[in-house]
Amino acid sequence: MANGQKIWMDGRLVDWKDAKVHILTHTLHYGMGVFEGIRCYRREDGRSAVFRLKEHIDRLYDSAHIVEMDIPFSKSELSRALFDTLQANELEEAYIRPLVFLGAGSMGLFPKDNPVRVSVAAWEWGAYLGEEGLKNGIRVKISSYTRHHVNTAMTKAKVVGHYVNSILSKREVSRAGYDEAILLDTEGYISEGSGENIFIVKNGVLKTTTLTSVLQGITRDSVIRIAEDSGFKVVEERFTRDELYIADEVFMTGTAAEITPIREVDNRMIGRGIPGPITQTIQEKFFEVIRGKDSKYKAWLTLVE
Ligand code: PPE
Repeated sequence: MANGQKIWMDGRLVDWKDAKVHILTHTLHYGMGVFEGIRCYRREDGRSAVFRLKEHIDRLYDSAHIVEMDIPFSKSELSRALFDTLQANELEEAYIRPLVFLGAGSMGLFPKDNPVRVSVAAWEWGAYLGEEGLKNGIRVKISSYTRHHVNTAMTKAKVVGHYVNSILSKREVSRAGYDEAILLDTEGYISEGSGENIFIVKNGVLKTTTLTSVLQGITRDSVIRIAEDSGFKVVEERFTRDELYIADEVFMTGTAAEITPIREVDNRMIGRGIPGPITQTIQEKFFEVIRGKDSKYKAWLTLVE
């Protein structure tokens, strides 16, 4: 993203350099804001389409509802804002970041008159965990930081402040030489990556964590659908870190991370240390689906127009 581009703020497109906020912006001080991460892909026919737009917009409004922020735009106005941002920046493929935040007004923990503000930015964002990682798998480590307790943070909401926990864990393991962090929940079971959901494969069956303490990933949901449609069994169940160690395959899912194979967890090689066959099958299918190559999933793609 650079100068010359446009960002949508509070109802209109502004120049990149003018997309500013006041230092007393409430969210800057206390972290109560909600956001989304959405991808737009160039379809096979050359047109751009947003992947699972409705689900992302719904989740943004659900997040806002959980933290009692009233978004001053309708869902269709916000969808229009996404399209306008993509078009103004002539982006064919992009990562789109809507952000709902509390503007300047009163300070303190009982904000009353602060305006609820909304912005949409979009930029090109390639493989989140690297092209090499997408292809050959990444090395992950269980972080020493625990994921949020369900009564500490509202884990169904994609809240700005929740990500301090993600940043701490990501930094911790990156400094130790790993590509990504996995966090355990407050009871010691696997929860999620710093910004991804987790799947394992054992004896041909896929398993992912329940939604209790993790973000309800839209990629996770897409993978469950694709896997089941491809004839695989998928179980949603709690599991422990050692189940990861002895899994045949492990992979992560997320809008940014897409489907990233994991080849090593806590220095234990997973399977043969390369992306497993089921991970590869699902990853390939996913990349077909997002680029509109499989008409069965057409409803997941909304044309940018
Ligand atoms: N868990 C967390 C904590 C999370 O942040 C994400 C998305 C997911 C699971 C997967 O959800 P979904 O994108 O709906 O499949 N993480 C976003 C933020 C990444 C960032 O670094 O910023 C994303 O992938 O857009």
